[in-house]
Amino acid sequence: MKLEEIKKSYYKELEGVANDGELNDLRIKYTGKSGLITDALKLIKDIEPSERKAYGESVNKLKVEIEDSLGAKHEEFVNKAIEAEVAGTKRVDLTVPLAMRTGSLHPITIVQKRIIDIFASMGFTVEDGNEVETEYNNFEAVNVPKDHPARDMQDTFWLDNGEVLKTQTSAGQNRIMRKYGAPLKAIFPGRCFRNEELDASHENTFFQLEGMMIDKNISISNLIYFMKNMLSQVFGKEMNVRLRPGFFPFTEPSFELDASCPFCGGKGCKTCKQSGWIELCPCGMIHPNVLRNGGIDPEEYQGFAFGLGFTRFAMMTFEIDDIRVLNSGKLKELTQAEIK
Ligand code: FA5
Repeated sequence: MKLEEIKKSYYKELEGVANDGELNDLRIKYTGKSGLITDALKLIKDIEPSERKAYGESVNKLKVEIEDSLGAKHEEFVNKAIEAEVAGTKRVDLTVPLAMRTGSLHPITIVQKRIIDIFASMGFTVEDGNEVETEYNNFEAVNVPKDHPARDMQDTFWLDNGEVLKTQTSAGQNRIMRKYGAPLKAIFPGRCFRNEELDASHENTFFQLEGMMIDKNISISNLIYFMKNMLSQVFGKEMNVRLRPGFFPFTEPSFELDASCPFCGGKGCKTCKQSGWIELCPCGMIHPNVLRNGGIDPEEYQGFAFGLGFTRFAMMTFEIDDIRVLNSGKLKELTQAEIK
């Protein structure tokens, strides 16, 4: 085929090419190893020597022209593909507000912050307790010697060095007395650990909030006053409390303090199991031995102590009926922002 004919047929075929695949076929047909241009170059040996140079130049010129036009066509296809992709893509409106969920405080943290604020406003110092405690602070200092049967109720996790994961916030009592001496008013919330059979109301890891007030002429009426005040502020209404006898080696006398049910006002409901009262926290007058262990003279000072079961208190205020939810990842229950 003459060069002029090759050129003509190339441009005719190029017009009909619809995509990159077809363009590649055209490239192979004309400039490929056995393409028409390559064949035309091979013919050079049959050309008159005087015309060979001009012929060679013409074939190469046409080869470059074809290669350039193939490249231009390829670019055209690429641009068209990009335009089609952009046209088919949904526009992103960067000004639309995103419906992102923000984090929220854990129910225990919410209740803890609220109670801390209330006690702080009544002049109580707020302290942190250790999670790992000495056996002495957890037991002996609060009048629970090694062979005391009360230890059985608070089996815990022992470390190799003989220390324990604290079973009760009462483990902080000795440190607080040693730190501040008498008189003192302090609360110390903290995580406690016990080797428990788990059920809806027992966890191996839970929170308590301990409170102590030591001064001259302190009686159980002071305890009742502060607890009534705290509860009335938490629930935003006047709350009643009552005391039942209890036993703890570190308080004498010891009590269980109940609060009038904040949900039914004492009439009886599901939360208070129809009794009108909710068992809230063990408490009592600090045992003279405990004061003495803390370096305080029991002849001169008296005090009360209480140990609010904080996790159960949070369950009650948020109406969570299984304690295991609180250590779980159940966001529905854990992201409630308001106390009911
Ligand atoms: C004590 O731990 C005493 N230290 C409380 C105290 C302090 C008494 C100061 C007197 C003076 P008790 O073992 O009853 O007491 O626990 C107190 C509260 O912690 C319980 O009423 C309960 O609400 C909570 N509690 C105890 N064990 C668990 C548990 N396994 N899971 C969740 N809450 C628990």
